[in-house]
This record gives sequence, structure tokens and C-alpha cells, in this order.
Amino acid sequence: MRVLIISANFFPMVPTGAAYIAGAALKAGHLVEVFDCFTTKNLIDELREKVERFKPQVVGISILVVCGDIVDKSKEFYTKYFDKRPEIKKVVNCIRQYSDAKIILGGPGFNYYGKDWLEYLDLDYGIRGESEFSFPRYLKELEIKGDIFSIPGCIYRKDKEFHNVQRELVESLDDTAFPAYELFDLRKYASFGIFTKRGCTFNCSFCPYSPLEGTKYRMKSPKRVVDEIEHVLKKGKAKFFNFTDNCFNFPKQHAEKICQEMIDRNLNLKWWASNIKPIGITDDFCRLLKESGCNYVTLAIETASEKMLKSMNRGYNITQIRNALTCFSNSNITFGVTTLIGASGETQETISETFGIIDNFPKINDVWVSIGICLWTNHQKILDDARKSGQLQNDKELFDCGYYISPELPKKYMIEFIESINSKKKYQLQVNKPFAEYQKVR
Ligand code: B12
Ligand code: SF4
Repeated sequence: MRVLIISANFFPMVPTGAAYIAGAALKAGHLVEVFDCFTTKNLIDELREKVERFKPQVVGISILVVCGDIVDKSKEFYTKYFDKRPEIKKVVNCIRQYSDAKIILGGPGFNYYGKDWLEYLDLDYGIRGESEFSFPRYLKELEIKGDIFSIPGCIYRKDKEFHNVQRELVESLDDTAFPAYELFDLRKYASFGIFTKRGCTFNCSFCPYSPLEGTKYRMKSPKRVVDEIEHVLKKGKAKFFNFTDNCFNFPKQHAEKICQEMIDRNLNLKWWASNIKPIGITDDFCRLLKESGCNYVTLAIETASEKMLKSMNRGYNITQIRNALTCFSNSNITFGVTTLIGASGETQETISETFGIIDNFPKINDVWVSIGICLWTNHQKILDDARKSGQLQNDKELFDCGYYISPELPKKYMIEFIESINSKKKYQLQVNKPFAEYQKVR
């Protein structure tokens, strides 16, 4: 079949999911082309031209980021709200106008709110979750005019009713296709993304990943991970990559074996990773990362208050945080830390404890401060507190991205805190939606 994969993303985030499912469709023998919304100059004209020339039978739309806030120093509270849904609607309308291809939705920004998306775009089919096998199966069923309504993870509308088929987790990640990055113009991106495993054994109060991906790790073998990197280097002509795992260094042995495999193959790679957990970090581990080509990490400490570590259920303690910060400070790896301010129980005191520790480590290159917890999906435990405090009134609000902030934080204090953080050089501040509230206080 003629399959067009659209990366409906408008940020400089490499289209990782789109590349993986394009790879899966190619491996299944289909004729695949891609369209990357981020790299176009004139979205609709270029899409129309593509659709009219390629004449796809199926258009798969990969939705990465929906709406939320991003850092923007020029804006009030140094944050800009964005909503990419109208642009995605334009993409869908254009396909409808110039082609009669079947449209199917998927991607991390779709997984949480399948029904909302189908209603919003007036479409009737999508696949939630990892789709390396379910997407080719959908194409096959379509081709043989079989049953597309029993495919794992699919959500569809029939007779005005929505139906969900349970998702299936991919057990053998080594058997999946390589990502087809060669179909994208990787020069437009700083790096390409590779994931080494799925699942998470932690259960942080604000995070939906373990309920979505499972609480057991499903890992690619180190050989497979590095084969994949080599494949992209050869075919996609890119040099720099990042690990998109929820947490690259856990389980630690897996990360170590991958690093060792990269060293053994002498590939001379350069890579970075966000979401390094402050667990099991040693000088030797940092040396291994460096030797394998790592030149930047963010250490996801999120808080350095014992009380908040418990409240957020992070699974490590202050000693481990100090130790990780010391090891990275001693390494030659440039590193930043991320903090998430405002979860249940956060007070002025817990905030002071966190920055008291961070400010003791001058080698930290950048400090990402995110204020307010984004509520994306009903898989986050913190939703209970958001509902109790009246900050989430209706789960429908999740599609617009709801927010929670500890009611124990006085607004006046938060405004002073935001200003003080912003005056510090290496700090990057993102004040999620509560800034609307703070405006009134100012
Ligand atoms: C790694 C990551 C990043 C990395 C880099 C991304 C990259 N591509 O390399 C970085 C750190 C840069 C990043 C940044 C941001 N991110 Co981010 N990121 C992720 C993360 C953890 C993994 C994405 C990924 O690449 N996974 C690996 C690929 C292979 O999996 P996948 O994309 O899910 O694709 C699979 C399926 O979804 C499906 N699929 C994909 N496309 C399609 C299409 C069809 C048709 C079908 C059928 C199936 C299908 O099949 C694929 C293979 O199984 C996700 C969370 C998550 N676990 O999904 C958040 C996530 C995408 N990010 C998110 C956000 C908000 C952001 C930021 C905007 C945060 C911020 N405020 O700054 C920024 C972007 C700002 C900017 N200026 O660029 C949100 C989006 C939520 C939303 N509702 O909008 C997510 C979902 C995290 C969350 N909060 O839960 N991010
Ligand atoms: S924040 Fe990270 S460690 Fe915690 S549950 Fe989510 S993915 Fe796992």
C-alpha cells in the first residue's frame, strides 16, 4: 500500500515515533513516504503537493505534543502557552480535501486522549500505544479488507459510539523494525532519538508512564540498540543522538552494557540523555558515559526535600542526590538538573531545601525549574489531590492540559520566588498555567 506518515509536530523535536512506525511499514513491504510538519515552510501548500503527487491510500498522523507551556524569556512569567490542535486540524482538513486516503491517528500526544482527538478532528480511527506491530497489522487488514476493529490498542467510532480494544505491549523489542530516519531530513534537528527499553518500575505521583508502559522493563539488547544507532548513522547521515528513555540509567547494568557496546565498536559517537535518575551514580559510571561519547545529561532530581521526595514517591533520598551531583561535578560531562515545583505538600520550606542543595553545586550548567504539575492523563496519581482541591473539576480538562499546584504555596511568595529564580543566570523557568492566577495577585 502507499502509506504516508505525517509527523504532526511543530517543535524542534525529532519525529522519533513517526520514524519507528514508518520503519515498521517499510519492513512490512509497503511503499512509504513521510511529511514532516516541523521542517516545512508553507505547511498546507507543501502537504497538498505531497498528497496529490504520492496519492497515499493510508495517511498515518503521528501526534507528539498537544498543548502546554514552554520557556519564553520574553513573556510574562517567562513562559508561553501553546496549543497545536488547530494546526493539526488544518493538516487533517487538507488531506480530506485533496485525497480519499484512510486517516489513522497515533503518537504520544494521541495515546492519552484518543476519543477527544477523534471528536475534535471528526475522525473515526486511531491506535493507542506502541504500534510497531499493530500499525503493520492495520495496513494488512485494510489491504485484505479484513477486520481493522480488533487490532490491539485501536479506538474507533461506529454508529456514533466509541470503542476501545485493549493495548498490547511489545514484548520482544529486538524484533521490531529499525526507525526509518533516512526518510526525514535529520539536518533540521540537533539529534535523533533512540529508545533502549519500555516500562518503568517506579511510580512517581505525577507521572503516567508506568501505568501506560507497564511496571516491568522490556529491554532491547545492547547489541540491538547499537545496531540501530549504526543503522541511522549510515542511512540518516546524522552524528548526534539522544536516548529518549523515561530513565536511561535504570536498570543500571543495561545502560552500562549499552555504553560498553558503543565503546567496543569504536563508533566515535556523541550523545546526550535527559532523565538520568540520581540512583547508582558513581565516578566509574560517569567515566563510562563519557568514554562512550556522552556530552550532556540532565539529572532528573525534581526535588531535594526529603518530604517532597516521599510525597512524589521518587524512590531515592537526599544522600543519593548529593552523591549524583558530586559525581557529575567531578566528571567532564556537562550536566543540568530538572526540578518540578508544586506537587502535593510543597511549601516555602521544601522549596528552600531544594535550592539550598542545588546552589551548593556550582558545576551544574543549567537548572530547569518547572512550576505546577501538568495533568495530562487520568493515569497520574496526583489527580486525586487535584480533584480534592478543586483544581481539576472535570476530566475533560485533561485534553487542554490541566495543572496542579500545592495549595500550601502563597501566591505572593510564588511571585517573589519566580522573580528571584529568573534573576539567576543558569536557571530556565517554566511557570505552568497557574501563572494566570499569579497575574491577578501582581
Ligand atoms: C523523549 C521526549 C522528549 C525529548 C526529545 C524528544 C525526541 N523525539 O527525541 C525532549 C526532552 C527534547 C522533549 C521535549 C519536550 N517534550 Co517530550 N517527551 C519525550 C517522551 C519521554 C518520549 C517520546 C519518544 O520519543 N518516545 C519513543 C517513541 C518511539 O515512541 P512514541 O513517540 O510514543 O511512538 C510510538 C507510539 O506512540 C506509536 N506512534 C507514534 N506515531 C504514530 C502514528 C500512528 C499513525 C500510529 C498508529 C502510531 C504511532 O508508535 C510508536 C512506536 O511504538 C514523551 C513521553 C512518552 N513516554 O511518550 C514526552 C512527551 C512527548 N513530551 C511532552 C512535552 C509536553 C514536551 C515539551 C513541550 C515539554 C516542555 N514544556 O518543554 C518539550 C518540547 C519543547 C521543545 N521546544 O522542543 C509530552 C506531550 C504531552 C502532550 N499532551 O502534549 C509527552 C507525552 C510527555 C508527557 N508529559 O507525558 N521530550
Ligand atoms: S517520572 Fe520517571 S521514574 Fe518516575 S514513574 Fe515516571 S518514568 Fe518512572
